[in-house]
Parts: sequence; C-alpha cells; structure tokens
Amino acid sequence: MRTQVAIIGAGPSGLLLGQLLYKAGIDNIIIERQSGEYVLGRIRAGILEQVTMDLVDQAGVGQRMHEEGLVHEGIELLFGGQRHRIDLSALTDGKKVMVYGQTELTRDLMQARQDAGLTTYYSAANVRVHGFDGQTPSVTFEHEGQSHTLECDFIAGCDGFHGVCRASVPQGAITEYEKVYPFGWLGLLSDTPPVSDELIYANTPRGFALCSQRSLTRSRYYLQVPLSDKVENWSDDAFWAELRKRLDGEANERLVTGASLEKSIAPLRSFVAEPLRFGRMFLAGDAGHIVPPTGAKGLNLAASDVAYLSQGFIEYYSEKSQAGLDHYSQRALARIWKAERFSWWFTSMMHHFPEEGAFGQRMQEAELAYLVQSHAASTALAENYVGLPMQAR
Ligand code: FAS
Ligand code: PHB
Repeated sequence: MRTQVAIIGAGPSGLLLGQLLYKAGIDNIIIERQSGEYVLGRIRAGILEQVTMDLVDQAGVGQRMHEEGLVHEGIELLFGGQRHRIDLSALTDGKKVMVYGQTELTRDLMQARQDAGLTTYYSAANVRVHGFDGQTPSVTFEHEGQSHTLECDFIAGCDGFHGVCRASVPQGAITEYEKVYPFGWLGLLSDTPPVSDELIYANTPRGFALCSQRSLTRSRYYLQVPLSDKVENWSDDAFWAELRKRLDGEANERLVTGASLEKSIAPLRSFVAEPLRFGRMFLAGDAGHIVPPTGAKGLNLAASDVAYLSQGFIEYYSEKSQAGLDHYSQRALARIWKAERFSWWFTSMMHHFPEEGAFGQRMQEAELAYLVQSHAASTALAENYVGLPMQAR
C-alpha cells in the first residue's frame, strides 16, 4: 500500500490537512486509532479565528460554518463584580471571530472526506512510524485484524499530545518546553440559551469562569477547579450553583440552567516541541504544542500549522521546491510561540492563584484595571484574540 502523505490522526489537524492536500491533487491516507464516533464525541474548542475560517473555506467545507456559526465582534471581562466589553472589531480594523464548535468542524471535514471517497482507517491499532529519518518512510498498523504497511513520501504527525509521532523522535533530536498549571477547567455543555450575547471571561476570588456558546440554543460553560478535583464530584446542580457564585447580577438573572449533555475536566498546560520537522516527518497541531484554552488558540494554531504544512507539500509536489517544507518548522513556531505567550498571559491574568498571595491578586486587579482603561492594552488583547497575521511582520 502506498500514498504520498501518510497522516496520523483524524482530529481537526489531520482532517483539514487531508482535505487541503486532496484539493491540491496530493494523495493522502489518514490513520486514526479511535472510531469516528469517538472522535466526534470529544467536546473541545468553540472559537475560530479568521485565519481558520479562511482555511476552512479554502478546503471547501465552510458552508455550514457560515450558515450556523455565530460571528462575534467582542468579548466581556468580568472582575470586581463589573463587566467590561472589549470591542474586538473596533480595535482590529473590523476583524471578528466565529463561534462554531470543533465537533461541528470535525463533522464537516469527515463528511467531505467520505464524499470524496478518501481513505481513512479508523480504529487502527499499534500504529508505528518508521524510516522518517531516511528516504523511504512507512507506517505500520493493524486494522480489523489485518496488519498493514503504508509506504509514503512523508508522514504528517497530526496525532495530538499523546500521539505516537512525537514519541517516536529520538530524545536527542527534540527539545520540549512545558508549564503545567495548578488547576483544570470543568466544562459543561447544555441545551440552554447562552447567558449573554458574547463570551464572558470572569476573574473572581472563587476562581475563573467562562460563559461560552455553541449556538443560540446550546451553551458551554467552564469553571476553574483544583487539579485534584474529579468530575464525579460535580452534579449539574452543584455546577450551576458554583457558576452563579462567579457571575454578576445581570448574568445570574439571565442564566438558564439545564441538564448537562457533557461534563469533563481538562488539565491546563503550555507545551512546545522544537523543531516540528524530523526528516520526512512533520508535527502539526497538538502533536507539537498545547496551549491553555483561555485564549481559544489550540484549534486555531492547529489550523495555521496545517496552512503552512499544506503549502509546503503543494510547493514540493507542484514546483519540486523544498523551500516550504524546509521553512515549515521555523514559520509555524514563530506563530506558535506568540500564541503560547498570549494564552499564558490571559491564563495568568484571569485565574485564581492562591499561591501568589495578596500581592499577586493585586497585580491581577491592577492589570485588569489598566487593560480596560488603556486603548493600547485593549488593542493588544484584541489583536491576539482575533488571531495574529500568518505572515510575521
Ligand atoms: P487532536 O488531539 O484533536 O487529534 C489527534 C487525533 O490523533 C485524535 O483523534 C487521536 O485519537 C489520534 N491519535 C492519537 N494517537 C494516535 C495514534 N498513535 N495513532 C493514530 N491516531 C492517534 N482548544 C480551544 O481552542 N478551546 C478549547 O476550549 C479547548 N478545549 C480542549 C479540551 C481538551 C480536553 C483538550 C484535550 C483540548 C482542548 N482544546 C481546546 C484544544 C483542542 O481543541 C486542540 O487544539 C485540537 O483538538 C487540536 O487538534 P489536533 O491537532 O487534530 O489534535
Ligand atoms: C469554548 O467555547 O469551548 C471556548 C471558548 C473560548 C475559550 C475557550 C473555550 O477561550
């Protein structure tokens, strides 16, 4: 069995890369260890940057996103019991973000791949990557009791933080940078109308809270919880009662509670692997980096990696140029590190860090007060939130 690009992982990175390569006439096969239903069952990101929206359109799967997605021009910061709107569009010459769940984007990409008759091996076992430091890389795996070897020109490691690709790189060839935060996000999805028109990011003495949404009838909420906390400790009623304690009066009046469709705790970490290229294997998306979800950058960084990497493959196959592939790691990392900084900064400003003491709390309060009073500071938040340009200035 042979293909031009073997893609490991059918999350947003792998599926988006597969679709862009297909549109460019580049043969690719995706190997995914979970079932398609399992992949769709993960509830994750909700905010798309313009860069991601453009890429989804370029991949030819943007129709439902434009029909059902919600365009947002601002966010609200809640602290000291007061809400302050950050007018993202006014501060960034009209840029906007789209509320459209990662699950829906994944569904659109899966459907497009199926409609195009492209090969995806779901529920693949014992996936292993070989020979990527030479000229003849390959991937071995088991599927429905059969063992397979896939010969390829290149391997795209789109297999997430716990994947096999980064783990297959010799220790001496990779440098990892990591920060683990002393708390997690307890998320709840419910078929209830959103508490507000725009997202509310709350910094409260009880901890961070985020009011997000998936549509006008489906909401997504998050609460900062200790790392030691377990989702079993949280009944729906307990979740709603704690959320109420972290919201202002108006939001409390508007909050509609209901049964959880999904509830889970996600750990928060910042992580970057350098470089992102190892011979004929490239890492993209969560396989190469992780951000705390505060800045809504995880999915969007995966998209920009895929934009750079797909362009590199297209130049290689259509112009016989290695330039795009040779510069992929450096170009992607330049944008990744800026998003890592923003995500770390926003997380540090919005969450409760008891270990930082009273002085640390005062620093957060001063930073928030300065942020909402300073056009320059609000602009800095806004231009990072809507997404920095793909081409570094
Ligand atoms: P993914 O992890 O989505 O996909 C990798 C795929 O590879 C998976 O389907 C996996 O099953 C597969 N795989 C793994 N090992 C394999 C192997 N050995 N062989 C074959 N396949 C293998 N981002 C935000 O912007 N906002 C959020 O609120 C947010 N919440 C998140 C909550 C959680 C719990 C997690 C883990 C992430 C969250 N993220 C969020 C980030 C998330 O959206 C990622 O950025 C996004 O899924 C990245 O997509 P991929 O790079 O495709 O990685
Ligand atoms: C979400 O809706 O899942 C979401 C939105 C904004 C964030 C993080 C998560 O910053």
